[in-house]
Amino acid sequence: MALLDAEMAGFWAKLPLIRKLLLSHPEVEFLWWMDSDAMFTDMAFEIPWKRYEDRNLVMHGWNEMVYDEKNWIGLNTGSFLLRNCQWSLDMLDAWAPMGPKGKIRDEAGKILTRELKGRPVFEADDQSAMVYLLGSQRDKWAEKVYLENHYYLHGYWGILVDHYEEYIKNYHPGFGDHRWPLVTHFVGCKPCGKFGDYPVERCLKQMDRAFNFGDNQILQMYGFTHKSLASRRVKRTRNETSTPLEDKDDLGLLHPAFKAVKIQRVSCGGI
Ligand SMILES: [Mn+2]
Repeated sequence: MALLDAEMAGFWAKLPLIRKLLLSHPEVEFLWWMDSDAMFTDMAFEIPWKRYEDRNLVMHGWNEMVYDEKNWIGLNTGSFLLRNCQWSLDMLDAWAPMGPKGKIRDEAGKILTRELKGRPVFEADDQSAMVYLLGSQRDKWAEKVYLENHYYLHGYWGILVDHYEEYIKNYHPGFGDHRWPLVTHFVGCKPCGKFGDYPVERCLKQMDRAFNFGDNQILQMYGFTHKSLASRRVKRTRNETSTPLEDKDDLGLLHPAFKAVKIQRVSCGGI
């Protein structure tokens, strides 16, 4: 079971935490998990909730890569939506058994490396376990899972961060996709540890740029912008006003209309 325990440390800690959050907040219909190494970089994008009205779990990914190839990067578990219902609690329990640190996690890692495409040798991780769960029990889970790739619910930082200036030049927030990513996720960056997959300097520099890229969309409401994506310093883009409540910002974030789609509350379906 996905229970809070020292054994469920590291990348597995999210499972018991999410279980606890779902049970503690029955008033919440959907929970959005975001890793601590992921940032929102499009403040104007709106999640297409209607698309998910009969789904319980939404992750960034591709059906063929997960169900046909069983590729360990066929989906990403760093940013996902989970409906607060019994199906999800059951799914967490089916997801958790490879998690306990030590022999179980080590042995499970060997199974995952053997069964999944492209997976390096290392202990069991939550993402591989999810690919394995969907690949091996497709009939049980797939109907309620949506693998999204029309926008970056998770966006791999390596292919995004060097293009922020191009996005600013050519596009505007609201697309959420390759023109303006909703989420920039610093997969493989471990600035606190010795064993990251990328140089710490590049990670930290690009995290600053991602933050400022997102922050500019907030600052524009108040008439400021960062001097550059590399700078924490800001400059004015508008003159001060004596009527701030009448100001309208370019993105409509200052006085947003309530745009969330009112969807009839649906249960898990099936179970
Ligand atoms: Mn992550």
